[in-house]
Amino acid sequence: MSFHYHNLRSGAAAATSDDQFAQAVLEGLSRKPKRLPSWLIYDDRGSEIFTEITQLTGYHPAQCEFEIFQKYKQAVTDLLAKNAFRVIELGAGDGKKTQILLEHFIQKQLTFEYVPIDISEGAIQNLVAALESKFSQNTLSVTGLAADYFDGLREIKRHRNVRNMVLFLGSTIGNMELPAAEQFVRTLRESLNEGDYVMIGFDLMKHPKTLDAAYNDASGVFERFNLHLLDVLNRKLGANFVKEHYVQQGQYQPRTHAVESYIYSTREQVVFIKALEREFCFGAWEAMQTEHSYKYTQPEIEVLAEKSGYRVVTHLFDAHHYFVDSIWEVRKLRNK
Ligand code: AVI
Repeated sequence: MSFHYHNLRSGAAAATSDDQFAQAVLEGLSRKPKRLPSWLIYDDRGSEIFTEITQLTGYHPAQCEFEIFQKYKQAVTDLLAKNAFRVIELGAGDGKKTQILLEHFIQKQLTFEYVPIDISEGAIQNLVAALESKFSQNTLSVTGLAADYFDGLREIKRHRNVRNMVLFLGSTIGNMELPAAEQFVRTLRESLNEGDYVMIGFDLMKHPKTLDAAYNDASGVFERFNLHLLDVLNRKLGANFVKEHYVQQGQYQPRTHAVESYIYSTREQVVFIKALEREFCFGAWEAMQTEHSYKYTQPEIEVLAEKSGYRVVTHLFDAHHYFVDSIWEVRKLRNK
């Protein structure tokens, strides 16, 4: 039993990620129409607000995934139990869903390692501390990494002795455009060994009214989450956004097969961003896109797996077929 935590985002890595952040903001605010990528929202506070979202009863992606984990924890155990294994989670957040699996593995007296990776240092620190207080008497080792996903995976690749199962849950893959999602699963494949597994959570296409309701909660948490982006820009780049002068709305967009979230400027205004030494003008009711949440069909998921070097092992659905956790096995590369 051991519980460790490492920060791979300090020093030069932190400087590079600050540069990437500033560059992404400059590009996004210079586009017409303006559009910022959603990963900018996830500082420690952004991750906390997202955790609140996952607790909303109307946000089906999180609720469905809890249901799936409860229903299929034995099936996942059967898949892994034969050999020593390691569970790596990309974007672990508060790790609540995964704990359903971890507890079950422990109950079955399996010995394994859990490696949660998250970009938010606060989230990883809290998670490792929570796991230590809950499971310190058990057969579990935890190595938390505050890192970008692929930096974390590079670190892990050095230890090749066990079968890996990589979890990429919560439909985070839906926040990537399709070509980026394809690139992501290919790069992930290169970080793994033949026979390793990945489990990816996909939110499935469904009635657009269900989607619009899921992304526009009455309590305003989604709005708070999206507008938090402006706080992040003020803090990290010395911008002077006045949050009260913006509102947010999410809606399903049939052209892109995604729920898109927009921040609207309620008036004409100019924002100065010190770190970029630039002013940016917003017209009255100008919309800036802040999120893209692609909704998959099952055939699209299967094509994505097959063309990226995986074999689909199984699809785990919730009762409504709103969501799927799809388990894939890394295939041998043909030219090896
Ligand atoms: C993190 N990601 C999968 C969420 C989603 O559903 O696209 C982010 C989110 N934004 C608003 N609600 C949830």
